Amino acid sequence: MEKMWLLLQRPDEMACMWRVRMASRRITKLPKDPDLAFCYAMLNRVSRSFAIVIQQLGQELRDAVCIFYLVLRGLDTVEDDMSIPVERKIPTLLDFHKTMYDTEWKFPCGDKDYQELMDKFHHVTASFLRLHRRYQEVIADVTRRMGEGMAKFITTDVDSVQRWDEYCHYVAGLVGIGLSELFVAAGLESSVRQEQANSMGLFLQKTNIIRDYLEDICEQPAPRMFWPKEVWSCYAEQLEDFKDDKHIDSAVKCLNHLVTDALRHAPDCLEYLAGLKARAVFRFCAIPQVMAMGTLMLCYGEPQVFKGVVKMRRGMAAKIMDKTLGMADVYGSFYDFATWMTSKVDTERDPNAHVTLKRLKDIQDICMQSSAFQARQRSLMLQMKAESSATWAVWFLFILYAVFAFGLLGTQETMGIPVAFEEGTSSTELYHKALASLLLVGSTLVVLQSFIDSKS
Ligand code: IN0
Repeated sequence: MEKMWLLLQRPDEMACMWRVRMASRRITKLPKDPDLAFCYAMLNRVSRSFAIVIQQLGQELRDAVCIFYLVLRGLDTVEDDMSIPVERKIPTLLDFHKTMYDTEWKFPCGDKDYQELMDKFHHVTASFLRLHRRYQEVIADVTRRMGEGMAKFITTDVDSVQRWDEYCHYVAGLVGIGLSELFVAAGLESSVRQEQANSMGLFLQKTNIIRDYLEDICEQPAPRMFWPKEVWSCYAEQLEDFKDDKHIDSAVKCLNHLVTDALRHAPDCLEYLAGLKARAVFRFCAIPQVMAMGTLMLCYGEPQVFKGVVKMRRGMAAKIMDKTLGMADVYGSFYDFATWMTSKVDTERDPNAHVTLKRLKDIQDICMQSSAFQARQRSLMLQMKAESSATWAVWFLFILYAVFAFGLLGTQETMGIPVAFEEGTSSTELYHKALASLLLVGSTLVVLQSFIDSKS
């Protein structure tokens, strides 16, 4: 029933969902090599949308990125497991980049899928060792630097915004830098733009940290929080206070403050994406960024962040995956999300409203200045006009059909229809009346929906 309603309301999203489902079926075909098969099967389990996005890449680079992802997930599992004593955890994080070369190495920790990843990590190690040396070097180097950063933050709090940036650099910015190095190693890109690559990771990671407030604070056996104290202490005595309904106003103000901070990285991300040459690399990088901007838009001003999960509609996520093909689409989505977010800013009550509006305006300006965006807007406008004319024309045809089916305005006599039809007894007449009613109601709903859409 829910699907039927979606089909009526958003037929375009349904089509995208179907195409994404087909794409994800393709992924379930695993490679023959058992080690690599384990890696892809694990990737499918721990990260559904990343597993789809990675399909954009050619086979050699895809294998390297898949292994890179799992190695980092392994490191992350050690960092996240609060039952490991600090004196064991720190050396494990620091040595992870060396142990990756040892197929015998095992460090059981984590839970659910991550427990299995750690138990069977030798498959990841074996696949890593089969990669070309230039990929191995990039992965090992990023793992070393990230392990050092994580070890540092075991004993250092994420207190200031500067520290927040530093922590996010270690766990996500380095991923952006490492991926860029892999693209260069694969001969697909010519240079690594460190600053922008770092921002790509920060934008994604800050979005995750903001969205996952409740999940992280409820984490057992101990919460792990990454909201910077410099920001939350302006709105509460303790970070846990935001869970309480009576603090919801300050909680949302704090949330908006952090979303505004994350927006600081958006211009760099747009610059990074605009500079990519290879189409496959572009789609792989662009989809998560558009998703992140959409998630920030959904989280902004949303009390639900403190009560449950705020997640993008499946249809919307599928549309992003299916329709992010070039820079014009990225600009289009960033522009639309920035516009939606602007409409949510409460200039009366939000103390950061002016900064938020300024950052959103900067993003919109970057998008609008691009000729790709302008061309896209023009073609979208033409397409909308054509669609709207077609919808009205079809509606008009259905009205004519209803007039005929119900014998209004003497249409049946004019057309010489037999008397039986006129008297309302034949099954043909009933059939025409039922079909006309159905078509008229359906098309009226579509006309109304497109009218409402054009007004908003
Ligand atoms: C990622 C990033 C990622 C993908 C593509 C290009 C990137 C460029 C720079 C930095 C990171 C890039 O993407 C994944 C996306 C992901 O895992 N999504 C989850 C959904 C979610 O909401 O968490 C999913 O289930 O699919 C990402 O979040 N990270 C990541 C990790 C490793 C690699 Cl190789 C690429 C994690 C992080 C911390 C944001 C970098």
